[in-house]
Amino acid sequence: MSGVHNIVILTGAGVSAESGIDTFRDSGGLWEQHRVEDVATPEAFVRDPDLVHRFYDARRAAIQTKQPNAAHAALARLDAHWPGELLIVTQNVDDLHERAGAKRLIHMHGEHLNAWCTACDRRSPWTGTLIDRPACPACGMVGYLRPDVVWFGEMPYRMDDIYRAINRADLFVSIGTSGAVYPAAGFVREARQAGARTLELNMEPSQGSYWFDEARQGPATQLVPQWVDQLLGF
Ligand code: BJW
Repeated sequence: MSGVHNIVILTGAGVSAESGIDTFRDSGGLWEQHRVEDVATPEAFVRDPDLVHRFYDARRAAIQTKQPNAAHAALARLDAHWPGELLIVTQNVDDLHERAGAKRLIHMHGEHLNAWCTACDRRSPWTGTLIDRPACPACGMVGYLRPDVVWFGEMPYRMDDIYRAINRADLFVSIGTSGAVYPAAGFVREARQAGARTLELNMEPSQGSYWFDEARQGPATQLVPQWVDQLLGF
């Protein structure tokens, strides 16, 4: 695609759906099974930490049984071959982008496979459970580890790096996200203001579809490899 050097790609739960990981807002998604305010706010964690730990322990265990799909693989291929700047900003807390091989990646909503110690503020790789209140591997304190995910009302990670990349982008692409959660839902407008072309790849038009120059509908495992081939000139 001529004139494109710097690309920012925003991904959401739809990119991992065909790997068997539940989305949030689709029919049968996570928010139909749990109220957001019961499991995804700091207040919920104070009120009922066992419920929150059970919710995240189960999801942490589940993602370790899932595999990257063709959409993750195509994005990793683009990352490996794109000569210009490229940043994949994922809202997903699974590790499927990196398991597919993506390197230029930011997890703006955190990572399931980390535990965050609120006593020493360090993150440690974590694959097991937290409900049993294990000691922090870094400081040894017991009872201070929480899931390293960004809940409603908390600041997403690395926002300065993300906005810097968006403001340098010629192309902004949003994949598999409903556009319901800010600040990610506002990235398309930021990108447009910075002069980027904008493209949405999603199963259905998102809440912010209006803001995109082009929107393609279909499953990520089909749309993303097609788009990557087009971009790399295959
Ligand atoms: C497919 C597919 C297939 C399916 N192929 N596609 C009023 C107005 C504006 C903002 C606010 C407001 N009131 C409160 C706020 C702020 C709040 C917010 O946005 N609330 C909204 C509900 C309105 N945001 C926050 O609190 C954030 N922090 C914040 O704003 O800090 C201040 C700040 C200000 C300015 C700058 C910077 C900071 C924090 C938000 C944290 C979100 N956390 C969660 C949970 C993470 C941990 C966990 O996993 O449990 O993140 S919520 C959940 O939603 C998760 C996701 O990352 C996020 C987005 O969901 P996503 O990925 O879009 O999934 P779905 O399910 O919604 O959509 C899937 C899409 O895929 C669908 O469209 C399908 O069609 C599609 N699809 N299969 C292709 N095969």
